[in-house]
Amino acid sequence: MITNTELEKKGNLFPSKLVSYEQNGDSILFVSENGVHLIVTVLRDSMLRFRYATHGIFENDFSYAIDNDHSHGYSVLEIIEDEKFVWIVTEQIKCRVNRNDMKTAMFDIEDELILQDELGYHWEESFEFGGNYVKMSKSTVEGENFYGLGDKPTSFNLKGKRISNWNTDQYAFGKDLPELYKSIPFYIGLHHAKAYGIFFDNTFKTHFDFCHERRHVTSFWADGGEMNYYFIYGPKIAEVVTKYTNLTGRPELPPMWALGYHQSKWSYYPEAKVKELAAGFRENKFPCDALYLDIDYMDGFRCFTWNTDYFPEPKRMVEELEEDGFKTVAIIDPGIKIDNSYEIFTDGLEKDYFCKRADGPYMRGKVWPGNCVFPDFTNPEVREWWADHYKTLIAEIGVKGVWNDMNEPAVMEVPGKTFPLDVRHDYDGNRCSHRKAHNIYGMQMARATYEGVKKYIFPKRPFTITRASYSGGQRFSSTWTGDNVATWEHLWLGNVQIQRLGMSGFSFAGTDIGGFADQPTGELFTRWIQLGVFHPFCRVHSSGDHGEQEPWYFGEEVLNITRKFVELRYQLLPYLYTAFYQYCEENIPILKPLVYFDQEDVQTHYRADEFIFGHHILVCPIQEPNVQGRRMYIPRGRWYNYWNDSIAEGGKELWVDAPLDSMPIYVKEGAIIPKYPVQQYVDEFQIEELRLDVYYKNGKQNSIYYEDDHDGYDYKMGLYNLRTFKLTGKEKEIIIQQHVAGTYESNLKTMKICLHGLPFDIKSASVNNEDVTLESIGYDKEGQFITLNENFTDLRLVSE
Ligand code: MIG
Repeated sequence: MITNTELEKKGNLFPSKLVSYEQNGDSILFVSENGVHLIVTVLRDSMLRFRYATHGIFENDFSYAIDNDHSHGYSVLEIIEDEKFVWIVTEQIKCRVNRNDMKTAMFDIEDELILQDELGYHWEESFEFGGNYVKMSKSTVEGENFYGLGDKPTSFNLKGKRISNWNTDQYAFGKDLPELYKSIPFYIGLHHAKAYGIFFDNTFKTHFDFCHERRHVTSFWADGGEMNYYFIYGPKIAEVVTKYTNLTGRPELPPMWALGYHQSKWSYYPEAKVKELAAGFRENKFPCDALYLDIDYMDGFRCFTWNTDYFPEPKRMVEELEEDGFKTVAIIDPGIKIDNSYEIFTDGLEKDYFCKRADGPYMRGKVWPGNCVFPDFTNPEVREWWADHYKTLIAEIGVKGVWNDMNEPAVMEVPGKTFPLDVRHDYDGNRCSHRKAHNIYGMQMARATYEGVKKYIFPKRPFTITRASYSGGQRFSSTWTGDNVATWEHLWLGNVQIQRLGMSGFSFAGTDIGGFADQPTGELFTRWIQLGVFHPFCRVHSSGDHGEQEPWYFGEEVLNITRKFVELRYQLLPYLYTAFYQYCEENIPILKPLVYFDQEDVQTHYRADEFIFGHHILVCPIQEPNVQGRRMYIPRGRWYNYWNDSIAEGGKELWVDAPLDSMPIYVKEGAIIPKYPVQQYVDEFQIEELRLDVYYKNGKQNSIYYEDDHDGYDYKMGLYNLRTFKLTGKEKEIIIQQHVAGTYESNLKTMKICLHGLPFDIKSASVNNEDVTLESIGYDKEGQFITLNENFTDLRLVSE
C-alpha cells in the first residue's frame, strides 16, 4: 500500500480537510483548507459530474465531447450532513464527501458501495509545461471487471491492463498496444452485478490503470487540464452505455446504402480499373453498394483535386457507377501541399487558417503530398471553410461519401509521428497547445467534413468515415480500426475492437476485412467476411501491396461462400437498419457483448468471442485455421441454430459445427426477424414483400421493425413506421400481433411469415380476429410459410 507521504515525496499534492461547501442550483462547491475546489454537479439522478480546481480557478467550461442535446434533470437532490461526511442524495445514488480529506464514495440507494476513492484526487505540478498532472485513484473490489475505452487492441475485459490515449497512426499495430487511432476515455466497471461508468473528459494524453500497477486500485490521470469526470450509474451496463451515449451524442441515421457491402483498396485507379471492379461485382452477382477511391485519385495528393490522367471525367464516371448501383466514396487527408499554384494552400495562407508553432512559423510536416501545412480544425471558421470545399466533390461531381484518414494527425519521418507539442490551436476560442488539442484534431476534422458533406448532399443523408476520433466523434462519422494485418490474431482483435467501440458509444464501426497489410489466405478472408457482415460497417480494404482482395480473387469456393454471407447481410438489412434506428434514437449499441446482454451471468464477464447482433441474433466467428467447428458459450435462454433450427439451451458451452461454408449463428426464441430479398445493392428494386422469420417460443416476446425511405430526411417529419410484433406462444397456439406506429406509406404489400420450431400442426387460423381458411393465407406446410397483407394486426394459428 502506497501512503500519501510516499507520494508526497514524489511531488504529489492532496486536498486537505473540507472548510466549506455551498449549493448553487444543481451544483455543490466544496472547498478544502489548502484551496482545492471541487464542484459536484447533479446531471441526472444517476449521473454526477466532478470537477477539481487545484488552486481554486476553473478552466473555461468547454467540451468537444458533450452533446448539447443530452438529457439532464433530476427528481431529487438533497444535502445531508453528519459529523464526518457531507452527503449528496438523489433518487438513485448517494455521493459521500469526507470532511477530512475530500475523498468521495458513491453508493446506490440501497446503501451498497459502488465506487470509492482510494487516494482520490491528487496532482503533481509540471514545471516543464505549466499546469498539473491531474490524477484520480479508486479502490477496486473483489471480482470487479472493466470494459470500454474505444478501439484498444487488447482483451475485452480490461482488468490488469494499463492503457493510454494519444491518437497515433499505428501501421500494422500489435496486440496490447496502449495507444491507437482514437481516444475514448470512458470505461465501465462491474461488480456484484452492478455497473457504473466513468467518463474522464480530458483531451490531453490520458492514462488508465486497471489493477495493473496495484492489485486493488484503478486509476486514471492526464498530462494536463482538469480532473473532470462523470460518474454514471447503471446498475445495468446497458443503462451506463446508453446514458454515456446520450451524454456524448449519437449520429443521425445513415443512408441505408452505407450499411451495404463496400469495396476498397489502396488504390483503385485509373477509371478503367474502377469500371472493371464494378463489373466484377455485377458479373459475379456479389452484392456491393460502394467503391472507394484512395489517395491516388488526386493530383499529386492535393485534397479536392483529381488526377485527370487517371480520371479524365470524374463526374461522368461517378454517374455511370451510380447508374450501376455503386456509390463513390473518396478519401480526404488533412495535409495541404505547400504549393503556390494550389488554391487551397494560398487561400488558407491568406486567411491564416493553418496551424502554427509557438513562435509563429507554420507547422510544416511531410505527408503524402510532400511538405504540407495543416488546417486548424479546432477553429470554427476553419471548419466552415473546409466544409465549403466539399461543394465540388459532392454537389457537382456526385461523390456520395468522404473518408478522412491521417487525422491523428499523422506526420511522416518525425519522432512521435505527429505535430510537435508546441503547435498552437484555437480550440474554439480556448487557445492551447497541441498537448491539449492533439486528441481532438481528428474528430474536429471529421466534424468539418461531416458538415460539408451534409450540406452539399442534401436532401440525401451524408456518409463519412474517419480514422481518428475522440469521445462524441460518433455524432459526425463512422470509423474503422485502421491498418490491421491479414492474420488470425487480427481477426480476433477486430472482433474485440468493434464490440469495445460499441460499448463506448461508437457503434458505426468496422475493420479492414481481410486485413490491410499482408495478404489473407482464402480461408482467412472467408472467415473474416463471416465476421465482417455482422459489423455495423462492412468494408473490404487492403494496402494493395500484397496482392488483390476482391472476393473472386481467391477462387470459386471462397467466392461462393463469401457471397452467401454478404447475401445474408443484405437479407438482414431491415433488421440491421432497425438496430441503427435504435442506436440513433435510443442510444442502444448495435452489437451487444455477452456481458452487456447478461451481466448477472458471471460466465459472460471474460467472454468476447460471442456477441449479439441487434437484439436477437447470437454470432460467434471462427478465429482459427483448419477447423470444422468450435466451442462457444450460449448465453442463458433458448436459442435456434440459424442453419438447422435445432434448439440450444443456453447457460453453457457447446460444440458447434462450422465447416468453411458455415459459422455459428443462433436466433433467440420468440424473435421475429425481418428480411429483404437479396439485392445487388440497396434499392435495386422496390420491395413489396417483407419476410418475417418467426421463432416459436412458449411465452411472449416483442420484436420491432423500423421502415422509412432509406435516405433523406422525411423520417424526421414523421414519415416512418415503427412496427411492433408481439409473439405469444402456447402449447397449441401461436399469436402474432402487429402494431404499426407512424404515417409512412410503405411500399410493402405483403408479409411472408416463415415459422420456425412450431411444436404443433396448424389446423385452423384467424386473421384480424376472423376465421380464415389455410388456403386463403397461402399456407405452405412444407416450408411453413403464410402470406398476409402487410397491415395485418392479428394472426392466430391453432392446432385444432
Ligand atoms: O500512410 O491512403 O489507414 O486505409 O489506404 C497510409 C492510404 C495512408 C492509411 C489508411 C489506409 C489507407 C492509406 N493510409
